[in-house]
Amino acid sequence: MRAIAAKPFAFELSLKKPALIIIDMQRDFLEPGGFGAALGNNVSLAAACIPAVQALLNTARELQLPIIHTRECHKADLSDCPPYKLKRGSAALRIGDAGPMGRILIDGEPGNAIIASLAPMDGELELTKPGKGAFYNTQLQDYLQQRGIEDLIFAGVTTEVCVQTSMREANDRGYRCLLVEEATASYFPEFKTACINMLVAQGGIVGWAAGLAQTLDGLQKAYGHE
Ligand code: C5J
Repeated sequence: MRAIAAKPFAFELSLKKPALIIIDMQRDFLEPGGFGAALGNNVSLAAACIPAVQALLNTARELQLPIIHTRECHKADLSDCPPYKLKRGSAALRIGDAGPMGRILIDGEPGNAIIASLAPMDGELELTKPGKGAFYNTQLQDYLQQRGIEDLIFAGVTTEVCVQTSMREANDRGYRCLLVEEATASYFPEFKTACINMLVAQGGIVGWAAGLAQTLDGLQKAYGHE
């Protein structure tokens, strides 16, 4: 069987390759001076997943899986930012304010870019999203449907916010979703653990979770010798 050993049971791999979706591996969430830090978080906790995301991305490229990178961001005029999203968070530095890496969480600013070590390559989709979920107000559904993609492998930050929201949106749209445990992180390690437990509970109510080694092994065995 072509499968990845996973919780709550094996994630079967079909002939149609899954897409890798890397959520919000941006300077704004992973480096000091961005949105995550402005909210009072220790960004090194989120950055801890970078090597695992790199390993997953390298394998996805080698095996020619479709690859999607998302960025949470807003337009410079903030017209796509709900008023209450703007108001919440730190009063000292809010979305749109000038920070050390440019305006916080604004498309095109240096701090909004995906970190250099995970920068998208030609042929990979870089998707801007104004919400926490990757489907809200984006072209993701069209992109996946046009390519007949049915299975999604998730990585990125933060586990319980944008990763979880995107996985739930995808699950409701009928995609089979697998989260790679070492390739996701939270500013709150206990939230990551609880989130993964919730996603896979009740027979995989939202989807599957697997270790990095098991995921790489399953993908290599399924697609490595084509
Ligand atoms: C947050 C995200 N946490 N990418 N965004 O605001 O999870």
